[in-house]
Amino acid sequence: MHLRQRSDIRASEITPEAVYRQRRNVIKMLGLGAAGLVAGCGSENAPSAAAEAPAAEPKALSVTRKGEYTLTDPPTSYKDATHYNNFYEFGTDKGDPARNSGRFRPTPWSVEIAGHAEVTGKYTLEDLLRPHALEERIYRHRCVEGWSMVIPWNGISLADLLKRFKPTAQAKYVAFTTVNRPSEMPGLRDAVLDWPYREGLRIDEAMHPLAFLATGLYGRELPNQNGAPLRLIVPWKYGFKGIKSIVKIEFVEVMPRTTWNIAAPREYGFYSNVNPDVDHPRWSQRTERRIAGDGLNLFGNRIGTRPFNGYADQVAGLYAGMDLRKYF
Ligand SMILES: Nc1nc2c(c(=O)[nH]1)N[C@H]1C(S)=C(S)[C@@H](COP(=O)(O)O)O[C@H]1N2
Ligand SMILES: [Mo]
Repeated sequence: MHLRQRSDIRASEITPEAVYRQRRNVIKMLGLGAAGLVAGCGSENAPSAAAEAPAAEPKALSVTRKGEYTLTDPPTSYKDATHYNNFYEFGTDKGDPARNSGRFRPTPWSVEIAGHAEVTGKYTLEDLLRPHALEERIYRHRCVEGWSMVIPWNGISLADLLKRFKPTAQAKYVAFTTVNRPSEMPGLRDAVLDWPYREGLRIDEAMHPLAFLATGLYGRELPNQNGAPLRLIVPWKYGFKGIKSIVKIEFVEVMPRTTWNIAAPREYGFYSNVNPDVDHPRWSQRTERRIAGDGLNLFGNRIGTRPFNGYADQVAGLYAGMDLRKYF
């Protein structure tokens, strides 16, 4: 995505989606059901001959708490949220993560908690999650490339998890690392990024009540392509901060190095707060293509991008007094 010259509305990207939606409309008009869809290969991404068998339908989750963070924006379809992805460990095209992640094994899973905290160690995912009730949170999701979605995530508050480990005063930042499994992640063969994928937050950002760790979406476990079994969601920041398939969380004193910042420091800052006033050096961030609804918006709805992705009331105070053009 970011390394290749492309604007968000390239014809080659739009056309397959438009064709797909058009085909779906025709199928609906003709009153054909699922069988017609299968026969017509109804997907944005033409299936390649090498496509693997699709992973089993993700298990339903027992979501016990309705989150307080919900939206009235129409949600993105499950199909789009799970077939239009960025997860470069499985390839750089939007359809690659769904197509190439069938061999990835998210169970068993463990996460190492390290650094400046009173409690550290390696925990199974079950142990990490046990004390927490799963919530649903419907968040806006804005990719730095210029598209956005509205996704009902399931998971837990990041702050609630981090507090259990009692970070010390030296914990100024939190660093996250994605699993590195070349045998299950074919994209790791290409040195498009400095693997493993890494991200970070300032400790007060990580402790903000909006910061979330997702284990599912739409009431089901995360499909591999969305970052199974555990990924970060920071809804006021560009999507690349939302690191997937996390195996390490470390409390650190110095601002950690982050993957996209290493790849192109002029284009991707550490903060990466959604900001329509600060253009990406190669494109404007004023508007976004909202991928939502079903069938009606052939080319997606183009809407204005809002400061902090619409969460300014909640998070602007974290950056009081900072020059957001300098700290982009
Ligand atoms: N490990 C890892 N995490 C990642 C990425 C990636 O390539 N590798 N892509 C990021 C980007 S650019 C975005 S927009 C979101 C996409 O999340 P989604 O596919 O669930 O919408 O994941 C982020 N997390
Ligand atoms: Mo992104």
